[in-house]
Amino acid sequence: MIPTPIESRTSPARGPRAAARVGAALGAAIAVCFVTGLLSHWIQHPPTWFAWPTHPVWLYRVTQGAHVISGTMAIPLLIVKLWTVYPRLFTRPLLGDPLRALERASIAILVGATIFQLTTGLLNTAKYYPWKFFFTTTHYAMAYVAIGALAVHLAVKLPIVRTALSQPLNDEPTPGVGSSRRVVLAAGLGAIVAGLAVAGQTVPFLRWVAVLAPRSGEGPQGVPVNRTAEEAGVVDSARDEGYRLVVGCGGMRREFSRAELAGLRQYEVELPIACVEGWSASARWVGVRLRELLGAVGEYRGGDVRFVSLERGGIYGNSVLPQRHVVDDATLIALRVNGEELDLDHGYPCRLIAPNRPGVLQTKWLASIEVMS
Ligand SMILES: Nc1nc2c(c(=O)[nH]1)N[C@H]1C(S)=C(S)[C@@H](COP(=O)(O)O)O[C@H]1N2
Ligand SMILES: [Mo]
Repeated sequence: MIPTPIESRTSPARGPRAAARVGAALGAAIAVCFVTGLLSHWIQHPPTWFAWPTHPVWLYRVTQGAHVISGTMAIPLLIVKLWTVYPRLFTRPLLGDPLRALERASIAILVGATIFQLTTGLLNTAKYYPWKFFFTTTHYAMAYVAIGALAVHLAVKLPIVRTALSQPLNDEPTPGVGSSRRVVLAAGLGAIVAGLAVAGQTVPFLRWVAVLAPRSGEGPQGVPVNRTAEEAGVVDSARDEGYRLVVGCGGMRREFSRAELAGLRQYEVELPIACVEGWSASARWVGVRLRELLGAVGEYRGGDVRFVSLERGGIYGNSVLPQRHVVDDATLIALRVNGEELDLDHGYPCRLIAPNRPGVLQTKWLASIEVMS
């Protein structure tokens, strides 16, 4: 039997017209994902030149929601895109002259890095970590690999892409494959369905279709819980009668019982918890204004503030709040949420809630607050 040449298996559906359109959508999704991911990284590990504002308070909710939604939408787009081009991935010679070898190497890196980013990201939103490496650093480093390979790929393919985009889609159904218009429609539909499946965890009116959103509104007091008091091992220390919040400011140090905190002037703010995993929920928080609490201890002369949780060990037990957020009126040490005493799982006896911050930095079960010198 004579083997069929690979080209004969490529149909109009697998041609550059569909591939270029699906690729353009995939590129756009990856670009949104990359930029919003960088922002999230810089907020959590701020370089000296980076300043993230306190307002609008919902900005991180939007950027991180967009990160997870665009990443999820990219998955069906990538699958269809690979389907449109895969016979070409195996054309001979596999490597060929140096230029061709370079181009193919960049495609291998691009495909590998993109699959890696989308799978680790998706599993992370599901809070499933079947790997040994630390998610954030690897996901961050790999983003540069993917975006670099994408830039090379685009530069190489630009002439083909431009021609392909200027040509109409093929309506002729090819036996066994279909028309290129259908391919593009299927990719678009897949992306929309995938996007809708997660969007509900951050867009309230889409909640009912959010089949892929693991935490979209359930949880005590109408707010999802990332890690419970039991998982954090703080049930006893949080309920302890002798609980005191230690606050250090201006060279002074003072301890507050929960009753003393409740005796200070209380403020109410409406602020979202916006988890890096993409879910978010707005709530009404009541508590002490951080600036006033610091003022009750000593003179605040500026500087970032460190928050330490009763939770020992683990990487979520402390956070640093930049000065810009320290002096913001909306930054509270919350004692209540949505009209009730803070649930143990939401950080009782008290927790930090600051505007426009990733959820991971809204430290729960506070043990101490200290102005860093
Ligand atoms: N001490 C402590 N604080 C924490 C966490 C934690 O694991 N330990 N999780 C953080 C994360 S990742 C999020 S999204 C928010 C969630 O707050 P909630 O559980 O009250 O909704 O709490 C943050 N504060
Ligand atoms: Mo989170």
